[in-house]
Amino acid sequence: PSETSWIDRDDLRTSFTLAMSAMYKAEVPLYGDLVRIVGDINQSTRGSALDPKVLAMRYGDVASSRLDIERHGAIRLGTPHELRTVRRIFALIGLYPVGYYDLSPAGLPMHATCFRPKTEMSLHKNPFRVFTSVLRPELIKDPRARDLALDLLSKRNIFSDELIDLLSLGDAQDGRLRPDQSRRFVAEAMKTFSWHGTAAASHEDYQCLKDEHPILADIACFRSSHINHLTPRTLCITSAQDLMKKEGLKVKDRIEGPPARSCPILLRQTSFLAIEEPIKFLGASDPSYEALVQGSHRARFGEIEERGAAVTPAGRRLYDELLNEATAASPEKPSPEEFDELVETAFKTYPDDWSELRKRELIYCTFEATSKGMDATLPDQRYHLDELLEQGLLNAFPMTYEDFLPLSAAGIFQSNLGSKSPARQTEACPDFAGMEDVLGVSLGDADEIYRAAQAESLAKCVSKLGIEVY
Ligand code: OOG
Ligand code: NI
Repeated sequence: PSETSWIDRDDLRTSFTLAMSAMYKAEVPLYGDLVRIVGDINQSTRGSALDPKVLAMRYGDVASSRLDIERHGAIRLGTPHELRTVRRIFALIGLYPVGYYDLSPAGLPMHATCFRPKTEMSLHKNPFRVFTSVLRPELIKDPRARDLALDLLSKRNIFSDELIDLLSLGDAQDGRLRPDQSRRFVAEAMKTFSWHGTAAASHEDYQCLKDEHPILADIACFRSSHINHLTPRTLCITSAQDLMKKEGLKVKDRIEGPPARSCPILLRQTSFLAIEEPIKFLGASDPSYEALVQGSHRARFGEIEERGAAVTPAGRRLYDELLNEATAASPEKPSPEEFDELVETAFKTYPDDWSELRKRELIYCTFEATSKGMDATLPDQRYHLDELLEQGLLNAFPMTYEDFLPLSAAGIFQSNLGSKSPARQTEACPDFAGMEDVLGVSLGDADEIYRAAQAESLAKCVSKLGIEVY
């Protein structure tokens, strides 16, 4: 493209994703292994003899190149200013905050949103998403740890001056950048999310925060908001998990989310345990670089995920109900196998047939007029959707779940905070309005997005066939 043209936002997102992936691969070589393992599994799944329609039902839009680039990342921010600025960075690459995740029930003094593309077209090109959590100091119990965290955060600046200038330039240019600006933007943004081997705190301060909650030390003691993990999407998490174990990776003891099903729903995730990375801390009495103290920090990990169909609020209620049922039936400290079995038993009542899932309005679908439908001469009358599907005039394809599951997220957090982390459960205290207030924009509603996409695709089919549907 010529230097005077604008860079397409979806293309900029892809440059951004590739840069982040390259950076994380260099920082955490194990991530490279995961990407390789997942790539192998995906290739053999896609190359398997399954009928293309069955593939599309089960895996969605993955015959396209979408899958090869599909990643989600996670970052943990400290202040309202950081969240607001990150929102501006992500807007330039077509990511918008969707959904509210309260992490307080898991004992984390944080809440989160998912920055992601919102349109079918953008998701098709590159569905990059970032689980973005931010500290809620009011939930930190110990006043000393709270003051210390706030003090450290008030002193840091995780954005380069050039990045801030580019964000303003983006604002002035209607949210677009030119090629040279885009290159500088990606390079400067990577600095915000890169790893720093030197902390911005003394080892004493780090330990004080860690004693209160390990997540606090991770959020407040560093000069950047290092990307915490970057997750490729696998078509078969069971095989990928097996392969990870075979290669000697320290895999988390169970897969989060729904059990394995013939009709996958929502999101199944697993990770390898956080690695211990060397860190130089500032001297306590002499906070200069002359007095660096060697230590380490454990926070970053690798994760893989399998995505299934997006469920409706009814589908989600049933999911939550059955998971609660399994938890209620569980002994206090179940083994991973015991708990898996309880989940499997509970989920026997979750329909596992695409047509039934759709008829009972448990999942969202997009529709496609078949060639039979296009060729048919249909009498001018109203048709029931089920009838059109049964007669093969339309096909329904489950929509892919593009979001996260807070309970799984809590499980992932816990498994990576080290064995000392308190697994305390606390009363939920969401602050949706507080999150929107800080963001300065309203949070997108995932259900509205799925519902609108479903309605739009049905409307298109109906107008193609020239009929009315109820
Ligand atoms: C985020 C954990 C949530 C997921 O995949 O559910 C997450 C974090 O560890 O910061 O990434
Ligand atoms: Ni994750």
